[in-house]
Amino acid sequence: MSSCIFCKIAAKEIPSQVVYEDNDVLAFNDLNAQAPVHVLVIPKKHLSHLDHAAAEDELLLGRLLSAAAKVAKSTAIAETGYRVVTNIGVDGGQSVSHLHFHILGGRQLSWPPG
Ligand code: DGP
Repeated sequence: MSSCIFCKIAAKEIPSQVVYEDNDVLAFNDLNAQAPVHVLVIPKKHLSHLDHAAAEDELLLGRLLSAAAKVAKSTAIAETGYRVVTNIGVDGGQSVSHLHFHILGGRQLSWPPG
């Protein structure tokens, strides 16, 4: 059995507040929300991060971004704007080694990020 926490969330072995789900993708509220809306969009298939996506994953990557846009609409942040971020590796600040896109919105976000 995988020890990956997001694989366990995808398998419903660990509960989460699901915002969107289809065959390949799960979106759920971040446990440590940094904005009024903070949702994580993950592939159900384990990929450590974007760099580990192969040519065969291109469709999946598109589905993840489409899901992000759906989440933005369903959580009512699409009109005012939002941010989609994926952290990669140590310098990127990635803490969970399972590809995920953060969807952040519901307040004015600053730039550049820290
Ligand atoms: P990152 O630092 O980019 O790897 O983001 C990982 C995010 O995952 C972080 O914002 C907190 C969130 N997170 C970690 N563990 C859990 C969990 O068990 N459940 C949920 N819902 N979110 C989690």
